[in-house]
Amino acid sequence: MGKILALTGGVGGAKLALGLSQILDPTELLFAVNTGDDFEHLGLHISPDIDSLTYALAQQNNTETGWGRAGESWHFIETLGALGGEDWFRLGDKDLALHTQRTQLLRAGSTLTEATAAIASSMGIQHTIAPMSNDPVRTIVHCDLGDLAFQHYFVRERCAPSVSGFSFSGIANAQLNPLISNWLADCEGVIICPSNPFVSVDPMLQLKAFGDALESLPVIAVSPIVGGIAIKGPAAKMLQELNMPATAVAVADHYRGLIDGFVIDQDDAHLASQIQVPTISTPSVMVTLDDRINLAQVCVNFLTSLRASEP
Ligand code: FO1
Repeated sequence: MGKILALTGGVGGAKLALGLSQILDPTELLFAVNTGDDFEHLGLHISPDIDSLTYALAQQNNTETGWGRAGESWHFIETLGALGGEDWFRLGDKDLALHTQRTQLLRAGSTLTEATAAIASSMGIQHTIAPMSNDPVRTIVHCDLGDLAFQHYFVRERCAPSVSGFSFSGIANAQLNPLISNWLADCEGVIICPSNPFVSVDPMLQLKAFGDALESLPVIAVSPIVGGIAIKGPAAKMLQELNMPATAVAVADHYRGLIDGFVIDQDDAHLASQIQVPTISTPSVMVTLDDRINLAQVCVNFLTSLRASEP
């Protein structure tokens, strides 16, 4: 298999990303990451999906919380709260150092891509992490509390509000990261990792140059919904609130026209007949590193077989 592009955001996507990084080297695999969750907070530029991927690839992710860094202490945020500061967004002491370093690099003129690369290499990561754009894109959640900035919906309101839709401010003027457009020129396949289709994947697909480029490539997606629930996060709740069934079939329908293949969990194998594109079922709940590697290998093999059968 030639060069592969993996689209990821959030915790679920980062799990498969680690598996892919174990079987494909940096010349074969590039990660495109959602930046719609980014926000300025306490004077810092926070990029949660870049950080989830960075920590996952460095095998330093916090498995208790799902997000942030392993082995954390919370002195900063607890003290900030005691001083009357904003402590709803839980920044660990080690995680705080990463946001501080990124903010310093950005202030010194680095692009988000350059800042991300500097931090990734300092953590021993060989693979390239490409933010979808160096320009700001911010996901807005339209819900029964009004239009909320993503982290206000996701963390401050704990995903409780009922959603009616999403928009991505800045998307019209945001340029696709040149690292990604260059990679797409001779990329042989695309894997959409098991991320939230609405708030982790759609921001990337809505980047015009990105969505258009993917049309001409073999694309597979891995369902983030298993047995009617999202393994992590609000995807199932969002599907229901958007009047769609909380099933893998609804996710495949959401990607209709874009994907050439779909990967569902073995427990959902009976749903394959309802999905319009070639579909394979396999163990997709990733607990161990081997689970991640096995699912990654299934995805690469699936892409290879789709390419082979291409007209
Ligand atoms: N998610 C939470 O549910 N609560 C938090 O306090 C929280 C803090 C946080 C700090 C840094 C970071 O990179 C991510 C953090 N997240 C937190 C997760 C984050 O909101 C989500 O990972 C993404 O935005 C959605 O995938």
